[in-house]
Amino acid sequence: IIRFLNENNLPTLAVLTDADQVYQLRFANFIELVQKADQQNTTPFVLVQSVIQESAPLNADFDDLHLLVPIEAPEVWASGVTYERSKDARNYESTGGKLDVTTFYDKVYDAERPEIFFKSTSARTVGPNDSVYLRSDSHWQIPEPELGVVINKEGKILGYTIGNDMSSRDIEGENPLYLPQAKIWKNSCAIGPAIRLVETVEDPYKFEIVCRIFRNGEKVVEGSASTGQLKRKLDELVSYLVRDNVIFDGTVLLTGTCIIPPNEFTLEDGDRIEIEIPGIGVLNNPVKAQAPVM
Ligand code: DO4
Ligand code: MG
Repeated sequence: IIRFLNENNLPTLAVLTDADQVYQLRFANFIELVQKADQQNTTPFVLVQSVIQESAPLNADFDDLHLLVPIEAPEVWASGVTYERSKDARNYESTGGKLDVTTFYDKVYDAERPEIFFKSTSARTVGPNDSVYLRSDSHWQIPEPELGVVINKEGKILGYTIGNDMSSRDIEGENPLYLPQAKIWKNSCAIGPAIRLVETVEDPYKFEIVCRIFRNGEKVVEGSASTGQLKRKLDELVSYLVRDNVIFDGTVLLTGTCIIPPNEFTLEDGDRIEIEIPGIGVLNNPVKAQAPVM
């Protein structure tokens, strides 16, 4: 499921088929699609299939569409240290590479309670091809490519998307109490390009995640991982998010990163980040520096 701006500049919901054909969905947004399916005692997938059977595809090339965030998520939350690779990278940045200490990260990786933190609001979250911003007071910044789950207010997983949990490694490494500043700033989160309906995914622990970073047109970083390496189950993460909380329809929970660029790498103005999850799409975002605020 995607959203794009139509020729009258109106946000439009649509379905993108495996054959790259686009069919307009006459629902205001993804949540309305899910609710309409519920009211008709059917599923979003069946409802979308009936639209495909009963209408004609748009006369537009998917690559030419002005894509928007697939959902205006009121809140984006994120899970942390859900992969061993994330634990190791955070141990490195917080201890300067010492191997003989047990850190907060070791403890949370093994604890029953996962790390769940507030990441973004719809005003701070950008969609495909929009710029993610760099902090002006950090010298070590990276994208965190993550599988995102889209949930309703009861914590039911409705679909999967791609997320970028932009992070400042020097600010987080200096002191874990700085986490909100290492994670939240203007345009520090991207989601998209699509939501893959939950019922169309046989096994969410078989997603491959690929991240590529380009500088001056050249690929300078490439890494890949599989959600099969996740330490925790997706339902387990969601259950901690919704526990004693108020959660809104269309909330996105990012599920942690397993791809960390080499330690000497930091993002620069003009870079381009590509995060691909085959079966969901490619989330492409240029990187832009912000002017320092005095
Ligand atoms: O522990 C801090 C954040 C962890 C995180 O964002 C991740 O593991 O993806
Ligand atoms: Mg992360």
